[in-house]
Amino acid sequence: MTLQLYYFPTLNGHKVTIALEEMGLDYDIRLIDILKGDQKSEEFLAINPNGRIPALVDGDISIFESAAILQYLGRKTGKLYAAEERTRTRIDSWLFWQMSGLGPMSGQVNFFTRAAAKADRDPVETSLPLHRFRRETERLFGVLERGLTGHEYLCGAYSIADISAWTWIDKYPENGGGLDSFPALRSWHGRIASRPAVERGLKVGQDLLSQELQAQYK
Ligand SMILES: N[C@@H](CCC(=O)N[C@@H](CS)C(=O)NCC(=O)O)C(=O)O
Repeated sequence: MTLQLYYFPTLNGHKVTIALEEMGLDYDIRLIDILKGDQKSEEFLAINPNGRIPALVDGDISIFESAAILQYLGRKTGKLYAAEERTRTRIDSWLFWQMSGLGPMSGQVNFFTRAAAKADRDPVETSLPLHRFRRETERLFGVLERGLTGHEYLCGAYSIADISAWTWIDKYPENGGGLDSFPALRSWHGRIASRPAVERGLKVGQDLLSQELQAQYK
């Protein structure tokens, strides 16, 4: 049965399209337009009670949270997720690190940057959180730098751990101060960006968006 991916072309959606392309799996896209509020429909909440993309349905199994989807696909195919326990738990550690650290911190930089840009906001109200979340994102870039120094990928071979962190680095490098001070991170970013499956994964669903949104989500 073909996998059904509930999706909008954002970086959390791209984690899954990249993995699906890398693994050579067939899938259908169910576009959930998060700008129109499709993610809060009863039909979608039955699949993901958290009301966010991505979600994946495989027959009678439905999965939400991008890292849980990556782990599921890794188990299903035996690809990009080591079978051997020592490496698999290391991959899990980086996945949890991304989901609890890099994603939320960099996401808060986005929120407070937008809030700070609004003329009616008191700068004092946004400057402290912006400072805090930028510093923390920069620290997390440093953690990746340390993990990648002397290594091509985070856990030996290229894996779902790399995919999950990569989309955040690719889309918002400026949130951690840019990649210039992180040479190992910068070359890892380039190495993954040049993979054909990554290029394909980033393009999925673009044709379904208006030109204005295509520019925003490129
Ligand atoms: N931790 C979740 C985050 C999912 C998430 O934040 N999705 C965003 C798009 S990138 C979304 O659906 N936003 C719509 C909303 O917040 O209503 C995951 O990794 O799957």
